[in-house]
Amino acid sequence: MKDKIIDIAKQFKFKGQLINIEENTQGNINTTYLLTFNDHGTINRYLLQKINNYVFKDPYKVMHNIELITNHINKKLLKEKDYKHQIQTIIKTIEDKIIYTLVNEKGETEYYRAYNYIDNCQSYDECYSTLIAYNAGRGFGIFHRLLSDFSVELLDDTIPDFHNTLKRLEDLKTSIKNDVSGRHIKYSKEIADLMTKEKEISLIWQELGTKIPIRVTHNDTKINNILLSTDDQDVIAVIDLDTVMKGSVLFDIGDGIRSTCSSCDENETDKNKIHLDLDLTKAYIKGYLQEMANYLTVDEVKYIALSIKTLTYELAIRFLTDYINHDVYFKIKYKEHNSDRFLNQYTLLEDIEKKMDIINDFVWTTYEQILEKAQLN
Ligand code: GN1
Ligand code: MG
Repeated sequence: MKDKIIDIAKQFKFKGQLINIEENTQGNINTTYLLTFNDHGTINRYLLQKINNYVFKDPYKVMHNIELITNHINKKLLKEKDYKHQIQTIIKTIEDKIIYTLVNEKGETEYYRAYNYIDNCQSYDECYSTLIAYNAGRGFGIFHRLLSDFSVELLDDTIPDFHNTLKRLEDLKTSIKNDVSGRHIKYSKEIADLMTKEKEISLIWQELGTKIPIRVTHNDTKINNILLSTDDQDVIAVIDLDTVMKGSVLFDIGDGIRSTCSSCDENETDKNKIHLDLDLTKAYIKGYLQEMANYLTVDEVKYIALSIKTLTYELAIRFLTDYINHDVYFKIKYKEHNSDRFLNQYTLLEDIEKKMDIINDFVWTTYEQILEKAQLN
């Protein structure tokens, strides 16, 4: 493997001599390597990634979207003289392409792309302070704000229906019908319960484009997709831009809170430890609204609490569907991994349902406070 990566690295415009290769196993989809180069004493780091083309059917469209939005964000940061926040930069191939392809020994095409590595930053798999939650919320708020004047129609739908929760439910039903593994029996009680929530979890998608504005969204706002400064944990960048498409900010808020404000990470198997931490949730909402309150419509604000429930529900059924389909989508580290991930999100969902009113009240109070303060300034 190492020799293969060394050869692939020669195809990109990296500066210096390759001195180290490290695999990063945080993501559930792509395969990522951190490459270190020595350029006459200067250390340069890059990320080399093999794009999962089972998930991303057209990697060129993915990279095209990323090129457009990173150019836009870079221009805006310069214009606003914001030298603190960053966005990943695509490193092109020696032939000036955004993707390098090769055909492997099985005759399959592999797709590789590279980015600069953002130094002096850290990402977390679990949130352990309100400061981290606040800055994660702010980070995605800044991202939405910077893209608020980008024309959404320029972006391709790289994974159609990605946050169409009702379609995800249909996929679950199909997996149960096809029954390739016999695994769904284990969860008949949970499945019956999930089916009762169909109407509520369809609402956001159904109102997208009418009540809810279509905007540029990240669509994968889990906690480890945000980089915080190693000095003071201030937000520096949003990463993993593969799923940037048109959508609703509610997808990002809901997914961000379910991931960042859970008391545990997605792999925790002790049900008793899993709940939505309200302090973290409040900090996240505050951070997000600090950046975006002025841009949101009242309907968007109204659905924030529902978005947390919807996105948790959605990921729960995605893990369950993949478990029933015998693990074809998410990378697994052990046999029952998707089953454990499902139970984790299902437990979180049960807790979120109990806290909806508290969250909703907090959203409105914070929203009004921020708008009031903005008017006084
Ligand atoms: C995947 O690649 P990663 O780990 O950031 C998935 C997300 C899920 C997440 C759950 C393209 O994200 O939608 O929320 O796993 N990405 C894709 O951990 O399906
Ligand atoms: Mg991802």
